[in-house]
Amino acid sequence: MTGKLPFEALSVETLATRLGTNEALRAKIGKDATQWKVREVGDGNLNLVFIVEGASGTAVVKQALPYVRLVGDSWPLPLKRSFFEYHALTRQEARAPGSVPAIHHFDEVQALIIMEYLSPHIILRRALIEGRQLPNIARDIGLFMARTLFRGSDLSMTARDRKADLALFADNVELCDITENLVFSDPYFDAKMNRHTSPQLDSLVAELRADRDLKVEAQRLKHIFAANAETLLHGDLHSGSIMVTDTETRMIDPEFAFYGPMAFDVGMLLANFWMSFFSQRGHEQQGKRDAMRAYLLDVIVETWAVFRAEFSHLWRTERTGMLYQKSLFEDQGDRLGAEQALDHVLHQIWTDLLGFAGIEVHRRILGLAHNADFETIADEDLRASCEAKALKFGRHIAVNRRQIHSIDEVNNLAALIEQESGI
Ligand code: SR1
Ligand code: MG
Repeated sequence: MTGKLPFEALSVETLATRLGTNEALRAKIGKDATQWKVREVGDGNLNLVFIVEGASGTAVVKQALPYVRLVGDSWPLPLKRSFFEYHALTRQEARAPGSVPAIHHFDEVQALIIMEYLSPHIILRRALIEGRQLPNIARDIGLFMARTLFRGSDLSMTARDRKADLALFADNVELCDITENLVFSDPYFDAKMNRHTSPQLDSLVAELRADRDLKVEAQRLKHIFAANAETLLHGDLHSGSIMVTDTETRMIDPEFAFYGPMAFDVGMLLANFWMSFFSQRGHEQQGKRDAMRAYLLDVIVETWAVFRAEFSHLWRTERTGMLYQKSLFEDQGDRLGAEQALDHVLHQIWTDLLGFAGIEVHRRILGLAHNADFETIADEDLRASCEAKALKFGRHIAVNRRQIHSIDEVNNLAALIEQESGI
C-alpha cells in the first residue's frame, strides 16, 4: 500500500493484498502474505484493529475509520486521530521507555499504525472484571503517568519545544470535542445519546441533573480541561486503554492526546479503579470479591503514592524547563522553596484529579460510552445498585474535592458507600 492511494478501510479479506508489500510488516511477520491469517478484534468505540499472523511473527494493524464506530457513519470523525496517536506513542516511548507498544510503521493517508502484538496481554478492564489481581499495575501506571506528564510539560521541556508540540496537538479538535461533551456536559442534562439503567436509576439521575453544585463543578472542571494546556496527556487513560500480563503493563490508544491538565489522566485512571471497585459485587457469583475490593483500594493508594514519588524525584532531578527554575531556588541555596513549590503543584493535581475522577464515574453510567465493568452485570437491579453507589461516590468527590485531603479518606468513603444497603 502506498501513501498516495486515497483512504480505504481495510477488511479481513483485503488486508493481506493491500499490505502484502509493506516492508515493515513483512519484516515482522514473514514475507509470504498468502500465509497471513487476519482477525479483526477491535472492541473499542472508534477504530478497526486487526491481528495479523504470518509464518514468522504477529503484528497489530490499527486503522481509524472516518466515523465513530460505536455510533456509525452518522457521526463523522477525522482520520487524523491516527496521526495524533502515532505522535503521542513516540513521545510516550521517549518519556517512559517500555510503557507502550513498539511502532513498526505509520501511514498517515490510510490512517493506520502497524504495531507490536502484545501477547499474552489482555485488557486491564477485563482482568479486573475476572477478579485477577495484577501485582505491578500500580507501580507501572504510576511511573508512566509521572514520567509522561512531567516530561511533556514546561517543567522539563524547552519552551520552544513544548509550544511546537502544543501547536501540533492543538489540531486534535474533534477528539477533544468528544471529551468536552461526553464527559463534562452530556451526563448532566438529557442529551440525545445518553442512556442509563432504567427505571432503577431514574430518580437518582434526575436528582443529579438538578444538582446545581455538581453542574457548576463539572463546568469548572471542563474549564480547566479546555484552558490549562499544561502537558501532553494520554487523554483517554482508562482501564480499557491498558494491556496487562501478571508482570507487564502497556498503555495503548492515545488518540485523544492533547495538551491539558496533568490531573486529567490521573483522575480518569483512578476513577476506573473506583468503578471496578463498585462493580465487583455484580461479579460476585464467580467467587467472593472481598479480597478483590481490598486489592483495588490498595492499587489506588499505591498508584497515587508511586505517581507522587516519581513526580517528586523528577522535580528534584530533571526540572530543566522554564517553570520554577532552579536558578530561583536550589541555585540560591533555597531547596526548601523548591519543595514548597512542589507541594503546591502536587496539591493542585490532587484537588483536580478528584473532580475529574468524579465526573468520569458519572459519564460512564449516565452518558453514551459505558464500561464493561457495569455493563456485564446481567442482573439489572444488581447493576443499578452498583451504579447508584458509584454515582453517589462520584458526586461526593467532585463537589467536595477541595475539602478532601488524603487518598485514605476517599477510599474510606468508597468502602462506606459500597457497604450501604438499599441503594
Ligand atoms: C464516541 S467515543 C466514546 C468514548 O470512547 C473512547 O474510548 C473515549 O473514552 C470516548 O469518550
Ligand atoms: Mg480507545
